Amino acid sequence: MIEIGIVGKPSVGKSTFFSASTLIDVPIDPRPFTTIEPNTGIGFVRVEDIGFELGVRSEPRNGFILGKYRYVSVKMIDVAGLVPGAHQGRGLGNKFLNDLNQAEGLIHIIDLSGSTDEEGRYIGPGKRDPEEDILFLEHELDMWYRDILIRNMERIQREIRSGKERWEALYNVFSSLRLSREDAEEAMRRYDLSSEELPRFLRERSKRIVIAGNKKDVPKAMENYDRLKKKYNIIPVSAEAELALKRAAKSGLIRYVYGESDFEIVGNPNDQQRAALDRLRQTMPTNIQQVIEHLVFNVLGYIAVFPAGSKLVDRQGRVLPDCFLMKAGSRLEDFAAAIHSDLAKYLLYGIDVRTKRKLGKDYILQHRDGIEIVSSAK
Ligand SMILES: Nc1nc2c(ncn2[C@@H]2O[C@H](COP(=O)(O)OP(=O)(O)O)[C@@H](O)[C@H]2O)c(=O)[nH]1
Ligand SMILES: [Mg+2]
Repeated sequence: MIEIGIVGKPSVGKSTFFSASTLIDVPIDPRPFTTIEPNTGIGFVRVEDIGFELGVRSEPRNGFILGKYRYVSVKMIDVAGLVPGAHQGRGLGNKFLNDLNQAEGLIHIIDLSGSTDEEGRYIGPGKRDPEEDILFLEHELDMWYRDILIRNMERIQREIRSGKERWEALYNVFSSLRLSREDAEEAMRRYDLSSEELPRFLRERSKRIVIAGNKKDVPKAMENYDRLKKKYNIIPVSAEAELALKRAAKSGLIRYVYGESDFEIVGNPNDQQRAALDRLRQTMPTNIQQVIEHLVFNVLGYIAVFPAGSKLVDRQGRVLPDCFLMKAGSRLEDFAAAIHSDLAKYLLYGIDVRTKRKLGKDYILQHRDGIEIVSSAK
């Protein structure tokens, strides 16, 4: 499963974002360092389900259907707040950074309202430039990579002396941080091992970042957004509003299709609840879904593909139970392998469930394909 790290300084709303995206309650507190052990949970990306157009009602094995969407699982990690000097161990920084090893992409939460200082202490809206949040965190991540490179330099040099390619020696150290072979090769084509620019390159390639400007419900936040959006790709979000909407939905007060711009009142809110719901509506869409989806689909380059057995059911009779996230550019063969290694081994061809067209092993998968795999495996 794709792993996504939620990072940022303390008190920007990481745990709120995590709860809102995973529906798990974790301690949310205005004090710094509320979170020490990383919380892990399942978040989701939306894909328009193909069951509707095929005239069937899908029965997801993982995730769920809401509105016209299938919500497909991704793993979310809520990492403790990072403070300046984290890479040197400040505020348990090293431990927290190591929690990110396996993350493929990061959602960097900043306090767009500028209400908190560098350590997460409340100072009031507009008192800090959120750009500083961005710069400091990226710097800490770069320094973390730099330290790992320096610590392993002897090992890398030794491997090169014993005949390994430079990229391979580098890859052996950074693959545990999810650096790909291709990126290790490119790094060594572009930089010397001693280059000051190498750590940043490695970090950018192995930890793609989307910036979520949280607390967009605070008036000052949108002012900051208008200024910063020219320079950074920021998505303004309100984690707190999303959490409130999901709780209202859970209690039966509203029907809310997660990620949409509106909800429907289905329960009997009292006057106070009604006023609160009206306020929430002003903050919609909360953009929590949008941030996760932007990272997974646009930045990390995944597409969603539905395996479909004959008559769209699996052996247990479940309708379209699965939806796989695959890297764009993957072929039918890769898809078969993602389902089961035997399927790839005995793969004959695929069938597009919409057109009934036969697809060869080299067929390049498209987003929202539904494909029946035909193999000679038993
Ligand atoms: N105004 C506003 N406050 C928020 C939002 N999200 C979180 N907060 C508040 O920010 C504070 C810190 O939240 P928390 O999730 O514990 O932050 P963390 O330290 O980054 O994990 C809490 O008081 C939250 O209620 C939001 O969208 N809007
Ligand atoms: Mg927290």
